[in-house]
Amino acid sequence: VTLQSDLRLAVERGQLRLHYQPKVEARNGGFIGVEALLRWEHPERGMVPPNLFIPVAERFGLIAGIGDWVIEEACRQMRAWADDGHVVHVAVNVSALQLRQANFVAKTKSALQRHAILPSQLLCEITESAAMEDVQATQSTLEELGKVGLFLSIDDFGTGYSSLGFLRQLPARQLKIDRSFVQDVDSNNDARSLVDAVVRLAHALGLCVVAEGVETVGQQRALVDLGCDELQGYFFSRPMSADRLISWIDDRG
Ligand code: G
Ligand code: G
Ligand code: NA
Ligand code: MN
Repeated sequence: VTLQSDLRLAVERGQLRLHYQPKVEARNGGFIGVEALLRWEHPERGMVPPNLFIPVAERFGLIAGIGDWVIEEACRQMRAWADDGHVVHVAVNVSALQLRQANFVAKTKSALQRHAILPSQLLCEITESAAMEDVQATQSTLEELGKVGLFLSIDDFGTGYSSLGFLRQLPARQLKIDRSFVQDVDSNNDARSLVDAVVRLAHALGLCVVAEGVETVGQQRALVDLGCDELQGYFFSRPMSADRLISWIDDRG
């Protein structure tokens, strides 16, 4: 049995899960929200990492269905948390192929409305390279997103080749510095200079800067010094289940 044929059934068999990784305020460590990360718990294969199955889903036309599930599940979970007294902002990863669907914004809006969630509570993360590649195809979708009040986060920034003009056009609110730069930020001058430049650029464009993949206190300190707004990484927490997230928030007071 191929991964592809198993993946077709994963949604209907309820094998997909979302895990959530916190983002915190750089200056004081305050909880801001989470990134939803897809997990596939296969009965025989075990936990299949998204790096492995997302490309398969994209190649075989399964990403729209999976992406719909992710947005639906994120909205359902936000509603469940809200009913429990926790308003949690969630960022979902959106594939360029998903954005290319003509009805992406309408479907997302509908999911938000059904669960009574404000558009501003959901953020769409799209990789820099995917956004660049598809800028023509997704232009109207991106404009529509902004009108509905949904914002974009440019993921893995520094690994693609965005022009300044392009960045300015996007209805983006946030830029995530790729973890390859974060890894060396306290040990390598070039990495540090690059993060410094990206933070200045982003702030000049009115974007909030998130550093992802923060693993050590040294990295944390360097990123705070450089003016990053938000931090995410194993140093704070690994991605975790919805229930564990609430204990994590409560434990921090
Ligand atoms: O934890 P991590 O292994 O979760 O994620 C690996 C990669 O998979 C990351 O690049 C991440 O952006 C991507 N990914 C995780 N969840 C999703 C999702 O729901 N949709 C898409 N398109 N990509 C995802
Ligand atoms: O491409 P994207 O930025 O969505 O990828 C998120 C990926 O990074 C996920 O696989 C997530 O599990 C992983 N991740 C989150 N925090 C850390 C970290 O501190 N270190 C490393 N190495 N990976 C991380
Ligand atoms: Na992401
Ligand atoms: Mn990223």
